[in-house]
Amino acid sequence: MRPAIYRTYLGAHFYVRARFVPDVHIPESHPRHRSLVTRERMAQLTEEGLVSVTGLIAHGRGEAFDYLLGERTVPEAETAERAAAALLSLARRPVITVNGNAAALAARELGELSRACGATLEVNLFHREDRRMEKVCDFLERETGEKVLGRRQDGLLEGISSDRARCTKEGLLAADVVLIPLEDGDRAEAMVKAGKDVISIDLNPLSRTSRAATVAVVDELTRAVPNMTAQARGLVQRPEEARDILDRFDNRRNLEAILERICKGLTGQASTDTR
Ligand code: PTJ
Repeated sequence: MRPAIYRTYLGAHFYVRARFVPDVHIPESHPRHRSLVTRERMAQLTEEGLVSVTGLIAHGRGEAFDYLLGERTVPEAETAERAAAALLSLARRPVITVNGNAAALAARELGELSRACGATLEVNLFHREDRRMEKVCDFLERETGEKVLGRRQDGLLEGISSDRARCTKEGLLAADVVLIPLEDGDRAEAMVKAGKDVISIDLNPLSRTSRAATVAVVDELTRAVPNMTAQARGLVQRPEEARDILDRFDNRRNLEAILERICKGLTGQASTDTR
């Protein structure tokens, strides 16, 4: 069994070389290097039980939307990231919920964000099993150096009949602002119904999660989180500015602008392709 190789590329952290996936050489010069290296890492962490098998499908869906957005942080995403940082910096009890995909992709970055805005990290899994819960909590604690909630789930989020309702009283249930990277629509809607301000990170601008969120960040997780951290570090010192940013932010309008950007991009691309 070969050990995981840990690398840093373009300021983000990656684990490469899946244990049971044949070795592949991904040249640095490959135009899709970053994406291919990330896939290797996701494959490895699926073998290790951290990422669920359907997590790989969710990852592929994210890649497709990212492709449509040009694999970059679009200006509307920057606006949402600033609004998200403002919301987190003003929060009394911010919580960041983390699932298998989010832990695999951006554990350290989420740890940095939690420190920047004083947020608690809580693991909430869609495919919940005690062993997997333990694994994701251990991984997140090792990578962030922070205490993580979730091993003992003593609370229930109202409006969800399945296991996904499980959470902690001290974390999610008591939170006023919740950051939900790569979350499904049911839980996002239930959190809004419970009176929480919800920040989503989801590359799909059409998802129920993005639509339900107070602030929907339509950007790739590993790009979005460091941007939000940098903004939050400044805004915690400037609450007036943070309130002003939130007053001017309109989630629906921002999502419409992103959809328009995708459509225009596709039309432009289509006309080039028919040359
Ligand atoms: O670890 P678990 O058991 O809690 O399961 C986690 C997944 C992600 C499998 C589960 O929450 C799930 O099924 O999520 P959905 O409903 O597929 O939603 C995931 C959303 O995240 C989709 O809209 C994707 O487009 C989006 N997404 C995937 N990868 C990224 C992403 N958004 C931002 N950055 C990404 N890297």
